[in-house]
Amino acid sequence: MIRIYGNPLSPPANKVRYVANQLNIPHEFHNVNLREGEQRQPEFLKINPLGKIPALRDGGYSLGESNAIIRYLADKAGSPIYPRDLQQRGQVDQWIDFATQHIATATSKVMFNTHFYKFSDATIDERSLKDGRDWLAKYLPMVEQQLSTHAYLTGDTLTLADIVMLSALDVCEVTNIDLTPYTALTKWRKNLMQQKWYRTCHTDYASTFNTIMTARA
Ligand SMILES: N[C@@H](CCC(=O)N[C@@H](CS)C(=O)NCC(=O)O)C(=O)O
Repeated sequence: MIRIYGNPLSPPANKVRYVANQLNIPHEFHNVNLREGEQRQPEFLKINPLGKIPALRDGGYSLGESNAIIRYLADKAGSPIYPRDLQQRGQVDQWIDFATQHIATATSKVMFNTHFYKFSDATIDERSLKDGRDWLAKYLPMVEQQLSTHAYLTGDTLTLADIVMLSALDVCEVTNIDLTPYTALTKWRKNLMQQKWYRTCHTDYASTFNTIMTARA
């Protein structure tokens, strides 16, 4: 059976779980203990020599990098959420890259400098925090514009691009990133967060985050 290595607090790892659920791919989840440095242990480095989650094991095959993993899973399942048509696939890849480079990079800067810095000996990097918030102010209107005229990022149907964008935005509640000005985006997000493939992973990221942080306190 396919095994997904992740952690409930990791947006890229949750992205892989959403996709596996959406594709109805049977899989087992291995929770990698990042605080204990499990990702740097020889056993895990055999799965992903880059020492990062998520990672995937499919029989004797291993793969890292969330976007590579979700493309692998969608193609393996032959799913239309990653279209075969060259031009449709190009659109999906365009939005996967935009969501990753501009939105996920920004939300992870904000998340790191709001919460995750406490898990290491790092201190708050105010410049990085500001960059993250500035990038979101610049790029979220572009997402809003697209979702004002399309039900999903690339048209009328769900694709991998929507799930990549959704996972990038999961941390908004715990970082006070205000999405309410973006009404089309908020409606799109609310709908996706009610889907079974999302709910099988968790109710929402904020609940998972708060449960884990309370247990640690
Ligand atoms: N570009 C990678 C990012 C992976 C990543 O940064 N994972 C973090 C958790 S969100 C991690 O494994 N951190 C542990 C470490 O760096 O030691 C992907 O999309 O898979």
